[in-house]
Amino acid sequence: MLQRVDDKTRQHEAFRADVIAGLSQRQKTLPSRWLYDDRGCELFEAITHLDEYYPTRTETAILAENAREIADFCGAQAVVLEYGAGAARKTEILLEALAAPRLYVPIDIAADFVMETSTRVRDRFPGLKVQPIAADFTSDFNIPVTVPARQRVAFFPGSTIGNLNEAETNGFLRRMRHHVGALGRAIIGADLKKDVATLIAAYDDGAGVTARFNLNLLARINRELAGSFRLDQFVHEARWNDAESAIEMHLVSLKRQSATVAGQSFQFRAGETIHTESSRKYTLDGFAKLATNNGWQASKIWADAERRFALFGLSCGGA
Ligand code: AVI
Repeated sequence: MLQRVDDKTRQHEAFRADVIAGLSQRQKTLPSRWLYDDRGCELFEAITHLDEYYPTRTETAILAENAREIADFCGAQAVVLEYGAGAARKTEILLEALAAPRLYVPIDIAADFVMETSTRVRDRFPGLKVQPIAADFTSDFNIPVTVPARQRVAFFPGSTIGNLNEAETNGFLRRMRHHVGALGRAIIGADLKKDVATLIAAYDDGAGVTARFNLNLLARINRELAGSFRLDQFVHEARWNDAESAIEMHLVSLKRQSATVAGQSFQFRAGETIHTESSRKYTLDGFAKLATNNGWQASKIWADAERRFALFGLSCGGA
């Protein structure tokens, strides 16, 4: 059953624990999943429409242009498990192209959100069965036995895989592999490595929307955890970390200052940063290898002509 009230209390406690632990580290860190409160979701949606932010439109175009081939790869009567469901437009393109999909299973930690997605998909595809699951896809969870075991296809668009750390990425790929079974498949969107100027522009846009998205995390802490961050004393920065092949978002303290969160005080030096997100960028070979290391085989790759973004069609390998 989908739960709501308990979810909220547990979420609040998890948020508090993550913020206190993250701000206590030498390199202050806040897990990127907390960027997405209601305001954060609105701002992220705005980011996806920015000229500089190429991933959403590029992935959507790849999906639309290759829909038939992708649907063939998934097979008829597919049972689609979508992790972190929400990117409705992309889901619709896939569901539309599939031959007689049997079931759509949106999976998301936010019960309200996953119910909304279900309603929207049911309205759009009246003949399609929808069975939502409220779960955190970065932790282990079981797919209910009522979900048919055959023809399962995991769908994870959006390049969100790039926001996971190494352990989470490996765990997630293995979990998906376990969920779909030995004959299952997966379609995963991954952003590709490219020139640093393009990447920095995508994560530090001219209109300052990404800056507002990043700073909203401090506003959220102030609101939900009795925080005292001065939003005008921190600025957004996007950096390329070559060793990690990732764009990082940071919040830079403009001066020596302190801030209180849930009764605890944290000190900041001038120029000290809080690392709020990493967005990993892959090479085609690098992602294929990552998949192989976690029990998959990259059977298909669909990419745009400029090789900005790729959708990987994975089938089960030997591991
Ligand atoms: C959700 N995720 C794939 C986005 C990304 O590109 O890593 C989050 C984002 N952060 C800043 N802009 C977009």
